[in-house]
Amino acid sequence: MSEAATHVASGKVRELYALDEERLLLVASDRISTFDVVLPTDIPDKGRVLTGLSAFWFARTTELVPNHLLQLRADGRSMECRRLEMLPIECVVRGYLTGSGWKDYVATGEVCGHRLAEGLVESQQLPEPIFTPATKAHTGHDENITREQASELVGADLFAEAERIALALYRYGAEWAATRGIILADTKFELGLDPEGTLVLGDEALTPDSSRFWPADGYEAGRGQPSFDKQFVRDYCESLGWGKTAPGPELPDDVVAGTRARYVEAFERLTGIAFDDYLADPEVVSR
Ligand code: PZK
Repeated sequence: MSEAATHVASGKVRELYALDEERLLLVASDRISTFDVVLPTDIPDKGRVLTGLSAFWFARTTELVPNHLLQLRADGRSMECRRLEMLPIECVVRGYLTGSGWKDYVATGEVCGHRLAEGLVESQQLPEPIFTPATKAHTGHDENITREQASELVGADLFAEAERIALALYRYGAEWAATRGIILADTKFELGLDPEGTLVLGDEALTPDSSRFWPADGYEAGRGQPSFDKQFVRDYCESLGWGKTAPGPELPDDVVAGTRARYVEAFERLTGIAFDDYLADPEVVSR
């Protein structure tokens, strides 16, 4: 790194550094997590796929919302970003009934205060995408909250604006992905305020780590769907009878290679850009 950077935070698979008062460096590693455990084996280039996809979406959604990306670094895995005042909520949008949304629906008939029709089945497409905010849990899992609770946390005006932005981003990404054979089941955005008080899209966006990507091919409501990117890892872990608590198992070479290929395939299908071209010059995704 050409400038001294202070480490400020670690995510499960990413690191955050401060470059100066106004700028952060977000670095995506090749680590992979499954069943909430980070595995000891890296997936080569996974961090570059995620960073390239985020930069691709950032470049295409500036009309919907400004974003924090200042500069993509030549390593393809690091983004220099504007430092924002992050909202204390996760902006989740669901187009399909899965994960904690499905669990909450089965238990209560509602998801984050949205009452849904009776008789919906797992993985079913919702009649309209819904905004389902969650709190940022520093340990363990984000917790779904109602619209009222989210509105109290950020204020009614910011809540309404965050919902509008998140739904617009989801619709854009889901429509784009659908024409490339990928279902964007749900996704999570992080929004923050810039010094002028404008809402800005931060973090990563519309990546396989912040979203559920399903192959459109073979989609069928009424059961869980395979993950576009992580299914080989999940199947391998299930085959071991691993108890899904740390430490996770090492992955064999064929599972690593197959998983890397799925990440690269997601990148190439969604961007229409050869991944080797991205490695040669990451700026190709921003043009
Ligand atoms: C910010 N995170 C989560 C991500 C981690 C932690 N532009 C921004 N301004 C201020 N804060 C953040 C961002 C962004 N993005 C993001 N925490 C703070 C996070 C990656 C690694 F350790």
